[in-house]
Amino acid sequence: MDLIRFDAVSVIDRVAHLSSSRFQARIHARADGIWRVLVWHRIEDTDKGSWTVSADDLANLLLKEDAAGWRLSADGADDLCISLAPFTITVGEFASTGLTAQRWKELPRRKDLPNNAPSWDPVGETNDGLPLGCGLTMEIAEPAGRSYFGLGERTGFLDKKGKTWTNWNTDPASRHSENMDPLYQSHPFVMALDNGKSFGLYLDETWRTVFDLGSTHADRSSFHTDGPTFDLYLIPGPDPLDVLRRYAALVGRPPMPPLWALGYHQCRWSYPTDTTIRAIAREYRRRGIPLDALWLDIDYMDAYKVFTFSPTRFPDPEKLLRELKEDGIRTVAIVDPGVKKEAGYEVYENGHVLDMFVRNSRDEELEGEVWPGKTAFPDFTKEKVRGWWGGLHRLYLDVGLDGIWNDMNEPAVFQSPGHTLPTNSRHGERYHAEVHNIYGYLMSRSTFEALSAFRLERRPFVLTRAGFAGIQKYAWVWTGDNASAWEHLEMSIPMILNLGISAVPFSGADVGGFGEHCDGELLARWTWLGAFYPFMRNHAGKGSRRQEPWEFGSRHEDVVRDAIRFRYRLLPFFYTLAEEATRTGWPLLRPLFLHYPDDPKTYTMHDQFLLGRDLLVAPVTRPGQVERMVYLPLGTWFDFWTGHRYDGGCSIIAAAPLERIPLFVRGGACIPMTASADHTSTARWDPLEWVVAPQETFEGSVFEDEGDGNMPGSRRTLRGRIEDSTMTIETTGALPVKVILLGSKPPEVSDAQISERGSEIILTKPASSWKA
Ligand code: MIG
Repeated sequence: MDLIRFDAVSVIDRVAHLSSSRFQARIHARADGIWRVLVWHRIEDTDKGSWTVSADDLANLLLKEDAAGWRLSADGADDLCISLAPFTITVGEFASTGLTAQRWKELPRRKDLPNNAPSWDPVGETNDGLPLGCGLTMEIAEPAGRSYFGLGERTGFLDKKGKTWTNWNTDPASRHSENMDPLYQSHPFVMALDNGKSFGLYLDETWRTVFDLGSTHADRSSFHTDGPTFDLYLIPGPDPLDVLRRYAALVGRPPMPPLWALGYHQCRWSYPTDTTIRAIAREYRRRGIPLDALWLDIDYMDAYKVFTFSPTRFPDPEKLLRELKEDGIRTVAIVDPGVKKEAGYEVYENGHVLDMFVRNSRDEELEGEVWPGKTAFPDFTKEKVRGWWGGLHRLYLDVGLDGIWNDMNEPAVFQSPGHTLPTNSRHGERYHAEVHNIYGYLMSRSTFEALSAFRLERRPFVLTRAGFAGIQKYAWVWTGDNASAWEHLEMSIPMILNLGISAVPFSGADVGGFGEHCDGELLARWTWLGAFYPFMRNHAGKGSRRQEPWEFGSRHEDVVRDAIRFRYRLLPFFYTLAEEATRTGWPLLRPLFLHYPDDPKTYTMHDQFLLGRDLLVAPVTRPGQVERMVYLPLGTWFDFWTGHRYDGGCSIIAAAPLERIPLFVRGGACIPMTASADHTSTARWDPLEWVVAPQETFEGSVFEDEGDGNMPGSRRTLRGRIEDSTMTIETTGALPVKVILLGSKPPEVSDAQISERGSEIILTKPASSWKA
């Protein structure tokens, strides 16, 4: 154990250089106000690089020495204070108390190594070769009131303080339970929040990293990497929305998804034949349940060989997909990374000859075992491999597939220690230990880039299980193998919320649960909750009972149909939020604290959430409940269903019959909605209907375009005010539009329809005023 000390600091060319005989550090401020602190063992080799971060201009630095030590100032950033020995840094609320190097030893430089030798020699290995107890650890002081959010996809509730979290992509091999850590994704990012003030911290290391958040010691936290460098970004707030916007700009924002991806999806492991797929499609249309996509799980393939279709079970995929499309149903197929090692199988033979696969510690092609039996694993760290793999997707596009589902890309490997590749397997000159966490990310990158290149006129759609910080640039995320249990319904909420806080706006959990057996009540409640997931897909695993909407009798079928139809009615609002996410990185589903950071009561609230800023959703998470407590933050709120108006800042008891989910609209909001349909078409909303929560002023907007492709979109707005008992409403864009004024006294207008919720008026002019 070595507490790192530096002898000297100087600024050269907008970068502070710190040095000692064994360690180096570089510190700079980006134009966006983010500080980067990079520390490493070696004397040379400063080009650590990054798999995730996008470049920004560097700010001018000013270095001063005062009584407290050294101080770096940069335009647009908080000052960063440094003490050299021991090395500590302080920025705003962030105060490190030391950085230690464990079992540090002098390492050969990469360029001096023989071909294929690893750049980092793990000292001390576990059975499977995982470096043990090496690396660098930074400790920080931990004030009692601070909460932590983020870390991507995690079990447990909302606030991540008080536990130790590991970043090491893991397929738990059976369904995950409430205390399982880590899971499929690694997001070495946290957002700290204390009394309304927030900052973010991103450790840009793909090695195994461990975040101890006030767990071992209540008054300090630590951030550890197994690797030889420590690459930290400090992201200023103070508003949580600012932290998130800056972090998303750092690791990347999502592209605009195709509209159909926001529709409802049905999947099962597996629909074994094209006949089953056709039957499911028919059933959806016959019963009037909206559906945008059917999914093909691993059994569509011939002997689990990727880029093939079973000649007996899916003899004519092109015809099948064409027929589905005529019914407005898209198709997504699963692609696992493992390539069956089989003579005569072209994908394997080409990959083998072209040296596309991961190698073992003896520098031979690595052999693992997954669904197809003996498999080789593409080495996605290489550009030529990403290009080759991407190219293989032409086949799928040619038969008419609409999206790709990447699974098992942690990667998961059967009968192997740690259920993955040995950490001393080789990716060129790197150990698997260094790139394990980025494997799924790079696989999805390869897929995304292929879909973008081959189908210029369409937006790519990729769903992935494994991922790393920044995965949102390439793929949507689902939370893997949950179970048909109320606990899993409940846990999906903080999971998706923390993914959102980690700049992954598009995610969802398997609606109805993957493992075990669903029942009608659970499916009904889960479909209503799923109607608010950014990604809404019913999926169930092998051996579990069927869980399509009609499996549990007509009462539950009706509730499920209503929930899915409600989702379709809300698509204008979802789509508008999706477009916002491409510019801000803000998630669709938001924890309350994101908009109410000054209200500490919201910091642990995981069983109710916001959709955007304007809708508050309070799902039922237990069987038999027909009412529940709902916390309404400060402000005015309207019950979406009854129009009842509430003053917030308190909890209420809301009615929660099985037929609908408790839902509230923020005073001042205008929610764009449309009619339900069997499937999506364009995002030119016709009919358009505004649900308005009136107060002195109210305003909303809706984003419109073709729903796919690259043509620029446009925006319609609705704006209104109430002054001296006169209500004025103005709108842009096509007329007429319908406006539903929740809970308000009806304006004196002849065609106003009065219902229990409020009054409905049809706007036929761009601006109208009435006596309210
Ligand atoms: O070993 O493809 O999480 O959604 O249905 C199981 C079969 C592999 C795991 C995924 C699940 C999928 C299943 N897969």
